[in-house]
Amino acid sequence: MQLLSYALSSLVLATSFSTASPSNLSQNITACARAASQLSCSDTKNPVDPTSFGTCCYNGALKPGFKESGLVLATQFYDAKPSTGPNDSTTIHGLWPDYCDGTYPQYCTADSGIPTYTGAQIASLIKQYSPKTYDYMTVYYKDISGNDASFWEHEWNKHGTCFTTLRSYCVAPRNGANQTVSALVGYFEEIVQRFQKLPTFDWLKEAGIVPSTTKTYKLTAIQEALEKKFGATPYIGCSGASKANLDEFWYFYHTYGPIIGGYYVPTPSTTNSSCAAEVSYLPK
Ligand SMILES: *[C@@H]1O[C@H](CO)[C@@H](O)[C@H](O)[C@H]1NC(C)=O
Ligand SMILES: *[C@@H]1O[C@H](CO)[C@@H](O)[C@H](O)[C@H]1NC(C)=O
Ligand SMILES: *[C@@H]1O[C@H](CO)[C@@H](O)[C@H](O)[C@H]1NC(C)=O
Ligand SMILES: *[C@@H]1O[C@H](CO)[C@@H](O)[C@H](O)[C@H]1NC(C)=O
Ligand SMILES: CC(=O)N[C@H]1CO[C@H](CO)[C@@H](O)[C@@H]1O
Repeated sequence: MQLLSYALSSLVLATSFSTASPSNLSQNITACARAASQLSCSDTKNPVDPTSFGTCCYNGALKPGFKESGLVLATQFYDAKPSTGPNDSTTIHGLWPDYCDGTYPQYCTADSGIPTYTGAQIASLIKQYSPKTYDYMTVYYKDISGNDASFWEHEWNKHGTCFTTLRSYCVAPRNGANQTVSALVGYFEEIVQRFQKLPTFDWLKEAGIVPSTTKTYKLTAIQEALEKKFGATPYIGCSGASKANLDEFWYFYHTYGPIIGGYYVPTPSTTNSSCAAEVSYLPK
């Protein structure tokens, strides 16, 4: 049911802001409906045509001959040294478009036509058009050296510009912002919403895994606790010379529909954990 209502809202999307000719419009609606009903990375026999409007309704390939960016990663940090963000939570890293095989494109403006922004522009546009998102980001979307806006700039320019569904003409204008700005603001809203659905700290706590300066935990126990809650094994990252300090979590999805407001289906990590078998989870 959720999927059906999602497909319908994609059709509304395709029709709601048309400026081109009616013939394009009906072609576009058909392409969108077909693409939005397809799970990314799952139907190699019926690829979504990179030149069609279908890639507005599906995280597809940026150009003919390119691979589709259908593996979406919601990524988080847990930085204890230096302590970054609230002490009872992970912090946001980003929302990334990987190819289905786990390799990935980056800095895609030349291929996607999606504009880059400076950190100052990003901060000011989110503050203006989505103040609650901005407030949340100032607490949970932290840069380890304190340059939050330049971290957001890096995430948009490196990863955001690589989603076909974030091209201006794919995104409905909202809250008085034009399509280009709505894509930018909508992306960061989606990043925040994904993060809120993945309370890693609480999930670990429920399994008795809490920060400690003395106790260590088995990597397998951490993986099992998160898999149970998420529905698939995430990537767990560790830092330090012996790779024994827990510090990163990447949750993988395949998607129906665009990155903003799409339907996300958990899928296992394509990358093995970088951690030692026994890890420290230090207090922030
Ligand atoms: C139809 O899709 C093309 C891209 O495939 C886009 O350039 C055009 O603006 C779209 N037309 C409408 C009416 O949305
Ligand atoms: C976080 O910090 C507060 C205030 O210093 C402290 O009371 C609380 O126990 C800390 N929580 C964790 C999980 O370390
Ligand atoms: C969209 O709005 C932004 C911010 O107001 C502005 O800088 C930009 O030129 C606009 N883009 C288009 C295509 O109108
Ligand atoms: C992960 O590790 C297993 C066992 O060591 C190996 O078979 C597999 O190929 C690795 N997967 C990746 C994605 O590196
Ligand atoms: C993207 C797309 O389908 N463009 C078409 C829009 O309509 C004109 C005229 O009918 C076609 O020539 C384009 O190919």
